[in-house]
Amino acid sequence: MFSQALLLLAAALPLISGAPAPNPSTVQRAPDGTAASPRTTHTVVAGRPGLRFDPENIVAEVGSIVEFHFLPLNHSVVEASFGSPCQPKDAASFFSGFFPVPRNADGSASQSAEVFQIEVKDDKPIWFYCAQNTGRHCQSGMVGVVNQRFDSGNTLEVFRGNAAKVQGASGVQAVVQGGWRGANPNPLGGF
Ligand SMILES: [Cu+2]
Repeated sequence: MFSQALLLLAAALPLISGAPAPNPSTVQRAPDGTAASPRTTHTVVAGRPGLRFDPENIVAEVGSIVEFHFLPLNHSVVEASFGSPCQPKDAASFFSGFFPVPRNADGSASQSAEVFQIEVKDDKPIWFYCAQNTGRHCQSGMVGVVNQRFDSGNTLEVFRGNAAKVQGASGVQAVVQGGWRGANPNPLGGF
């Protein structure tokens, strides 16, 4: 009875405070699995429209989560440095792995049953790309940034332009790392 009352209270709190109700499936799942306090989740869709991330220029507060959703056919996300667009920034850079997703037979939207989340740990820009080499996604412009410095010449368009000049293949990490890969909280969400 007591716990039931607590649950009701917890459910009512966002209404009382005027804050939007958190989505429990995303709020409590930080990459380290320990976060208890509500966090903002920024959703990014890989593959909408075509070889792009949407949105691709994300402003996210420190402590928030960026959650990547994956559309057909087989995308990924890897952290790069600004100066080297289609390669992992370093040995610790995040890598989501690949997300093969078939197109629905009827042409309707489909997305991966899994997502990849990263935590925004500081206010430095986080440059990223898709490492799919079939179709050369990074070189074709499938890149993005979290917290670009808008007073800097290091813009997303310069990063994309440099990616287009990369002759070789895109790099990946040996393992999925630097984030949390798990069940998609909204696999039937229309994208
Ligand atoms: Cu891709």
